[in-house]
Parts: sequence; C-alpha cells; structure tokens
Amino acid sequence: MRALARAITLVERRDPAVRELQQALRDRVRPAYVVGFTGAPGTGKSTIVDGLISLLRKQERSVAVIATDPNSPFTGGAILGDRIRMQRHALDPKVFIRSMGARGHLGGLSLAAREAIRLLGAFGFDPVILETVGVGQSELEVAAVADTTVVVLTPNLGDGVQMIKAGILEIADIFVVNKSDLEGHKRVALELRGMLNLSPKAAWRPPIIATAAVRQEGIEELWAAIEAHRKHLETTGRASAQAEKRLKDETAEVVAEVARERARDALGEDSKLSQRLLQDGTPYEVADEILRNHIMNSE
Ligand SMILES: Nc1nc2c(ncn2[C@@H]2O[C@H](COP(=O)(O)OP(=O)(O)OP(=O)(O)O)[C@@H](O)[C@H]2O)c(=O)[nH]1
Ligand SMILES: [Mg+2]
Repeated sequence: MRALARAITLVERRDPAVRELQQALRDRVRPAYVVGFTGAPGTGKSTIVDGLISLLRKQERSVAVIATDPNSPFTGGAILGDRIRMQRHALDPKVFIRSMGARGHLGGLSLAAREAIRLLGAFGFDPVILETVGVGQSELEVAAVADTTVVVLTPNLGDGVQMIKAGILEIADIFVVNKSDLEGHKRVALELRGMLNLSPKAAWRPPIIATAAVRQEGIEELWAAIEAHRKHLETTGRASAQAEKRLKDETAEVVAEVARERARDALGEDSKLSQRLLQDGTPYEVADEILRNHIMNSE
C-alpha cells in the first residue's frame, strides 16, 4: 500500500521515474474495470461510492477510489476530509482512496489519473472508481476514461430535468436518482425517462436507478446495473474498442506532455527563440521551429 501510494505521488509529480515504473509493472497490468461517477456538487456521489465499497468488500474485492476535483489545485489527500465520505474504509488495506487535483493538463482529468488507474490495476485493485464533481468539462473527461459512467441526479434539481446539462444524456451509461427518500424523485425519474425516449435508439438504454445512499438503499441494484453494462460492453466487442481508444488517448497525452515540456525549455528566458517570438508576435513560425528542432530531432 505504501509503495502504491508513493508510486501515485510520483505519477502526480510527473516524475521521470514513472516511466520505468510503468514499464516494470507491465506484465502485472491487469486493467481494472473503471466506473466513473459524476454529477452536480452534493448529489451524494461520495455517499453512493461509500455504499458500493461496502458491497464490494463483502464480495472480497479490492476497491480503489480516485476523487478528482476540477476546482482544486490540491492533490494527495488535501481535500479528503470534507469531500469524501468514505473514512470508515480508511483502515481497510483492500480499499485505496486518494484524491487528486486536476492540475495542469488544461484543468482536465489529468494524465496522472490515467496512470494512477493503471498502477491500481497492477496492484490488484478492481474496480477503480472515479468520482468527480460535474462542473466544466469534467464529466466528459470522466466518460472518456471510465468503462461505465454513472451520472447522479437528485430530486431537488431546481427546474427539474431541464437542469441537466447538455451532453450528459450522451455520456451516461447509468443514471442514478439519489436521495429517493426525498419528495420529487419519481418526477425526476419520469422526466428523465421522457428525455431518454426522445433520444435515438441505441444498443444500450441507460437504466435509471433510484438510491437512498444514506440508507444504503438501491446500492445493490446499482452494482447489478454496472455489471450488466460491463457484460454489454464485452458481448458487443465495445470493451476492446474502448480499451484501444483509451490507450491511444493516453499515448497522445504523453506526446503532448513531452512536447509541452520541451517547448517550454526551448522558450526559456533569454533564449533566441523567445526573443524571436516577441519580435514576431505570433506563435506559428516559432512553434514550427520548436517542433522541427526541439521535438523531432532531440533525444
Ligand atoms: N436525504 C438524503 N441525503 C443524502 C443522500 N445521500 C447523500 N446525502 C447527503 O447529501 C450530502 C452530500 O453528500 P456527498 O456524498 O458528499 O455528495 P457528493 O456528490 O459526493 O458531493 P461533492 O463531492 O461535494 O460534489 C450529504 O449531506 C449527504 O449526507 C440520500 O440518499 N438522501
Ligand atoms: Mg464527493
């Protein structure tokens, strides 16, 4: 566990040792199944995940949770206290919980999170659960990384389902209407069903699961839905297509990261390139030169 925690810290710092580490672990890598949770702040994502951890531990499975906060530059557990309601699992060695800031990487779910998922798989954690607050682009990024994406809604949605952000319908594999102990949850589910019926027919129809996470209600149904989606991906061949896409995305991110670093070095203060850039006033020619001389032809 310690070794894993340290390895993830290296990943977060973008330490060069990560490369060797990932390569050394290559043969151990059994990709973990990744379940993403997203939804507005306070909808109960962490409470649901906490319930899922309990369920999965009864099945003797090792579970990891990565909570990312697109608003937080902090990392390594700085926001654990408040935001993650999973403390009761903190001492269980088969449960790994970590929060990560979304530093760098355009504020997105960082390359670090992807690499951390890979490490967690190598250490035998399966599934890996990602929790992220649905603000900005974060839910789209979660969907790009997760095998199954769960979108969490609640009855107190303001103007009802109209409040659902554009794009959510497309990314959700499963909807959860949490806080179903509160009034109005049936209406939210009905409106959502109505919206889903309007969207084009697809091979997978996202189920709507009612949960009352504070009472551990609906958690088994939710896990059953996640398993059903997993089976669907496997039987339709989409699982391997997704895995391939993720590996390509990750590779592209590594390329971008290396290129960005070299460009920053090449543009260091007082460098000739930076002087030219300032004279020129636009980035294109200097960018071409950096690509040619500092990225393609450098070791
Ligand atoms: N009534 C009711 N309250 C709930 C339920 N599930 C969670 N809550 C409460 O909702 C509040 C937010 O729960 P969290 O699990 O922290 O929500 P979250 O979506 O993880 O919040 P952020 O990570 O801050 O976005 C807490 O006060 C929970 O106790 C539920 O099923 N019913
Ligand atoms: Mg939370």
